[in-house]
Amino acid sequence: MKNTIKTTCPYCGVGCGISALVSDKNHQVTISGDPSHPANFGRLCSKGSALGETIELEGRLLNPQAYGRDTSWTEALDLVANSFIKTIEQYGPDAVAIYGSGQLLTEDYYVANKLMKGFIGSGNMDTNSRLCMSSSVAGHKRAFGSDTVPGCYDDYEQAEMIILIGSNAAWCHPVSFQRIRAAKEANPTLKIVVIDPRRTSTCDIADLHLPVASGSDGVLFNGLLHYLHQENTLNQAYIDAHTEGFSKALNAATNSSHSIEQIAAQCNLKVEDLNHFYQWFASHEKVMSLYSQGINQSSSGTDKVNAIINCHLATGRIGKPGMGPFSLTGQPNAMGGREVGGLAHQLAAHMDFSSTDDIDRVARFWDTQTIATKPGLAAVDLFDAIYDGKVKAVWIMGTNPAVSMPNANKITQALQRCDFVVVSDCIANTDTTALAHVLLPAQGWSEKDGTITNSERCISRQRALFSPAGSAKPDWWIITQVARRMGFEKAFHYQNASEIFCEHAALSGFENNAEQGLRDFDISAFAKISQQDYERLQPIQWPVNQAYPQGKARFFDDGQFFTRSGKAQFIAIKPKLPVNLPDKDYPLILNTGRLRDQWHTMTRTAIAAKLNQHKPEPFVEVHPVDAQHYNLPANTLAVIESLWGSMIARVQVTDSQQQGNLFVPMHWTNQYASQGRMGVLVNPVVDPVSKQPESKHTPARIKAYQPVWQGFILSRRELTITESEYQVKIKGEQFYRYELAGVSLPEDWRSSVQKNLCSANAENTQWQEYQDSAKGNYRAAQIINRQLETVIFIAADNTLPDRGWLTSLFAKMQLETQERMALLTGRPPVGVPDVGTIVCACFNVGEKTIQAAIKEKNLKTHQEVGLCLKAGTNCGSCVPEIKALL
Ligand SMILES: Nc1nc2c(c(=O)[nH]1)N[C@H]1C(S)=C(S)[C@@H](COP(=O)(O)OP(=O)(O)OC[C@H]3O[C@@H](n4cnc5c(=O)[nH]c(N)nc54)[C@H](O)[C@@H]3O)O[C@H]1N2
Ligand SMILES: Nc1nc2c(c(=O)[nH]1)N[C@H]1C(S)=C(S)[C@@H](COP(=O)(O)OP(=O)(O)OC[C@H]3O[C@@H](n4cnc5c(=O)[nH]c(N)nc54)[C@H](O)[C@@H]3O)O[C@H]1N2
Ligand code: SF4
Ligand SMILES: [Mo]
Repeated sequence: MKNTIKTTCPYCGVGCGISALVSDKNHQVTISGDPSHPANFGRLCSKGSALGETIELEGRLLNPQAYGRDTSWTEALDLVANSFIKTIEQYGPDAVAIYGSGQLLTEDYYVANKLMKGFIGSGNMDTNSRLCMSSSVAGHKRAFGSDTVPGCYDDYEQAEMIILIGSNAAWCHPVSFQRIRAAKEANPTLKIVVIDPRRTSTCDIADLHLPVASGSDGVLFNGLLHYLHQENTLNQAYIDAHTEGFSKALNAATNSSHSIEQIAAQCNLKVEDLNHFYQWFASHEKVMSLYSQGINQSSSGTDKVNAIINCHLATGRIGKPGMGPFSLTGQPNAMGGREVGGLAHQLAAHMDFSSTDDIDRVARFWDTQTIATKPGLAAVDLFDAIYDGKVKAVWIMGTNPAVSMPNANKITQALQRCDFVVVSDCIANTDTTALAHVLLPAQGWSEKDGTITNSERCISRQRALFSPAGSAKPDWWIITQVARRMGFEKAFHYQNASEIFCEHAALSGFENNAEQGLRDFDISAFAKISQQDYERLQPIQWPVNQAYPQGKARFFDDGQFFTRSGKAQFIAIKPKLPVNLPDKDYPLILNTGRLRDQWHTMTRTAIAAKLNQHKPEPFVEVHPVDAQHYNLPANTLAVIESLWGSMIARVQVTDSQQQGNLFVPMHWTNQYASQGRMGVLVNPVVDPVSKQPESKHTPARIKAYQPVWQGFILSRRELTITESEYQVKIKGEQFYRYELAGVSLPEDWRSSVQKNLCSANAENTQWQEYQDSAKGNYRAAQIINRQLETVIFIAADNTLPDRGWLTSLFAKMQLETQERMALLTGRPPVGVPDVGTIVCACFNVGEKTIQAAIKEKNLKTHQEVGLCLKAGTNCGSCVPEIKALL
């Protein structure tokens, strides 16, 4: 029996709707975009499309574990509850903490937050959103009095100008990016400006790319405010009627931006480019400023957010169609997390610890005497407190801090020192689960059931497609079970997610009115929603209350804000440099970020072979001049070092990078790469207001890594390889690929290989071998029953063949004689095409295939390539690369 279930994607904050055709019998699902969902109207990106390949049971955490052994739920839950109780009795409530995630569902998040802040009585519930959205939250709060995203996706089509600031939306919010691309195609006068030190794929649709100096956006937007004033393009009527603090903000802007030339010099931009940008902003009414981690992840991220918002307030461009500042949220439910109060300074339902009225109100609603009354520790401080032994028990849910936190080696040490570490995850082996005393198996996407909120405040259902793997449980269930065991039965009586949603909705409307203080977040229309209606819930943008029963697309259309005076606040910005600047020992700036086809720490996306093709190995982008200066030829390995740690990555030489800057992807962990965990390098500096870490700017240095041998192994089975210092594991279709390098040679490759690597010396095994000890070359292939089992290529000088053709042989039931004979050359026999690196993950089309087609058929546009090879016609994320090939 097959049936179609509507759900949502568990990756980025675009929040796409999915139509899942489920076959329960063989645990399979066919994924397509939900044409009726307002976030994507049927479109999906490469990650969303590959979800069906990530639901396998292998690698899942299936049972609760305590101290390395499988145990029952009862024992595990008792252990967690008792350990927390004991710690609190002995050291007080602030000795325990929860570290959650924007990947939890709203219902999970709500009960975790309620447990810690409402009943344990500590503010120590923080989340990975601290690393992600907290500067936006703080900026919103300062300007609007509330954490409100004013606009919506519909604005993309109505805008006359869209600015993408510190956002690589082409890779990170692909469906929104495609929608903006389509808007531009339909309306070529739509101006698009990208502000990013790197020339990313997002620049593909840009009329103007401003490659700003890392960290200089504050100067740029202060300069814009000053310019708008000079050009007399401010909306004085709006400023007078609806805002406060303008003259101070303008003074500060004037002080930091004397002339266009000075701003251009500080931002490392061409004067004419800067002029264009400022003129365009001045001359277009409907301007959207989309911003993401290039703004937020900074030691002055909150100021940068406000510098952007200032320009919108000063022109009155907010709350109306096609205009406004728009924070692109990262995680699928970062917004939901903010709604429930998941950050340590927040309380619940957009109330926080800054108001005793709020604390009293939430205490009455929750009927608790033990509510926390002050903010808890934010992520970096929290892990410092764990390291220092002040926090003695921590429960980590749905996040992988051993990888994603700055100064990640210290995080590992903190967890090693901690008396009691609980981790809830759906995956068994992660860098963080490795440090847990108790592991709790959570239901993952396709099993769990609840709601999430996307970037445009749209609440959608995520629905279960399958019965849970092993004894995995919903996060909300796990938390409520522990809460009951801690003595809070009455407050955690829920039988299902919809009861939690109702309570959350009721709290959002509780004493939410003009007399007692109006709050933006109000979904009280759902306070009594029936289980049935919850099941059927359609995507809807909050607020959803008596005034707006059908939701509301935009906030602030009436010029009313959630500050005490009802007026929006300008913030006077004095632009600051990043805290740690390059010096003679660490002369380069290390920037970090995302790749198109991986999600964060790869626990799910790396399961889908398709998603590992685009960028298989950790790499570092280096400008050609730097590459020459540091003697780093393309495709060699390099060691990158900071004061905090080091990593090894493959060199990519590219002028899309600025001289003096390095970029490494954030994704690799110890599970996939022996030396690829970039979090160990990142400086643990935070923004003083938002406490968000400065993940985009760490002083670093780079040098060649000089192995005595390099090589790769392709194997049908997963292997344990001990011979190499540098090692990357890549899952392919029916094979595993290992990229290897080492500074010491094994005594003898032959015996090492036969002993350690190929225990399956089954019957019908054939070996081919080639050894040139003088040159340090070794090649071998193992064939079992005429099927390729393993190939090994080792070379002292790294002259190794492309992996493409060899990997394609694993799909074959039997090798042809010709192919067998060509194996140790690593190259296809004459007449067989080599497809090269996969460019289009959706249709598996390789670089060489595209190049050949372009040449032979004289193709001119990416549309023509699409017609010919289908490449780029599904999710569209590879279009920039196809264009580059053209
Ligand atoms: N494929 C994929 N998509 C994702 C995710 C993923 O893991 N993979 N994660 C999701 C999450 S949680 C998030 S938060 C978002 C993040 O989405 P983005 O913020 O778009 O992604 P990043 O790559 O982290 O950073 C964006 C850009 O900021 C630039 N930048 C660095 N320093 C500066 C600066 O000083 N000024 C400016 N203007 N720009 C700068 C970087 O060069 C980078 O290109 O992506 C979401 N979507
Ligand atoms: N240097 C640098 N560091 C960064 C960033 C950067 O740009 N540069 N970006 C930062 C940002 S914006 C973010 S959002 C973070 C992300 O960093 P993390 O949150 O650490 O990364 P994830 O891999 O998403 O971790 C999610 C974990 O939850 C598990 N999981 C998935 N679904 C569920 C579920 O339903 N329940 C439970 N209990 N577990 C589940 C996954 O298997 C995985 O182990 O990284 C931050 N760190
Ligand atoms: S853009 Fe891609 S990753 Fe983001 S929600 Fe949509 S399908 Fe998922
Ligand atoms: Mo994020």
